[in-house]
Amino acid sequence: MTWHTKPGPDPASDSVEAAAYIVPTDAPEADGTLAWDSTTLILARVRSADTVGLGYTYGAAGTAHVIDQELAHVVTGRCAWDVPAANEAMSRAVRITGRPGLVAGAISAVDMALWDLKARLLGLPLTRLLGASTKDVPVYGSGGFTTYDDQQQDRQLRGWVEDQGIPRVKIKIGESWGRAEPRDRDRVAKARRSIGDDSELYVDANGAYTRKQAISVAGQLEDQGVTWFEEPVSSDDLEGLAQIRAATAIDVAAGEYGYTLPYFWHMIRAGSVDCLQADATRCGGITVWLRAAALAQAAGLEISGHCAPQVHAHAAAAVPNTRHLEWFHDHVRIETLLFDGVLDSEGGTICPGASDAAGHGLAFRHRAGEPFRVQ
Ligand code: SMN
Ligand code: MG
Repeated sequence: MTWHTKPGPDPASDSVEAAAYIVPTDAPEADGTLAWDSTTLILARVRSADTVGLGYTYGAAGTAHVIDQELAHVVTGRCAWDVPAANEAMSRAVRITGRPGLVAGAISAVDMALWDLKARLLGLPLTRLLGASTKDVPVYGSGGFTTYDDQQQDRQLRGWVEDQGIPRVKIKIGESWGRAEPRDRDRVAKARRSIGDDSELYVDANGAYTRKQAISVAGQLEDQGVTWFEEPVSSDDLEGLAQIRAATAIDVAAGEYGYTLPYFWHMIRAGSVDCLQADATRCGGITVWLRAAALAQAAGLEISGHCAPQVHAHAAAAVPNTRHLEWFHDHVRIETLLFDGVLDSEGGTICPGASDAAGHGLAFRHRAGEPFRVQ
């Protein structure tokens, strides 16, 4: 091969390491179907001589064990240029372990570290290595947990819209598996009052409603000018999503539990979504996220990056059909705490090409991480 800038033999991935960090939330957090008080970040490091690539996922601490036991030996010794080959080898190696869930998170973290490593070896920002399709990537503020009282919700939404100039926000609805509908309706109306008429209002029900309930709720959401209804029913109910999509003008979105490329294909083919969501920390890393974006594009759909905005930034800039990234409260807080080099969302967009830093530009802050390290 002659296209890389460094002379000599192709560099190899020499070692793969993993660590896990459990970071408490800054307040109790819940959506319609789950409550949590901490978030776990699993870090993957791939070394080639004195260059290190960094990747991460969110999930369970055991993900670090999967990286150590199931993936490290698969990646070690491979050519550092051929990230898709390493990704495919990881996928094949977990056939019996089972890919969906935590294992896919592990593959995703290592894949991200491999892209970062390659870009750093070439001295290129990742957005240059992938090739940019756009400069600015829109983000939307995401939080509005069902555990927040009215003041907390108002403060958070105004913070995004008024202080940071992000004209899109998402709140959680479907509280208590859809059994607190009056409060859902009240919180949506209050959210609209907080952000005014010029900003986009999104909701995420995390699969809490029944099909008929979701269609009825959609009527009220339309009255409040809501333009994004995420997981109105379970994302496993592809037919139900399609029915709700047909019954409302609001965009229906889903895809955050996509752990394989065919998952997105099935969701698209069933006509279940107006915008495909995919999470690069779950679906198989940047490698598979880019392919999911291509599937969406072929179906005339946009893609939105689910959570972990710093992971998605460069990939999102590389495809022409990115709608936006999720500026998820919890992950923004953790990424700002644990990494130097995080991108700024002031004005409602991030610009991964603005920096000359090699790779994705993130550096782990070991001192900041130490109190939260569990593995
Ligand atoms: C979500 C993200 C992270 C934790 C819980 C729920 C979610 C979203 O569904 O899309 O923000
Ligand atoms: Mg969601």
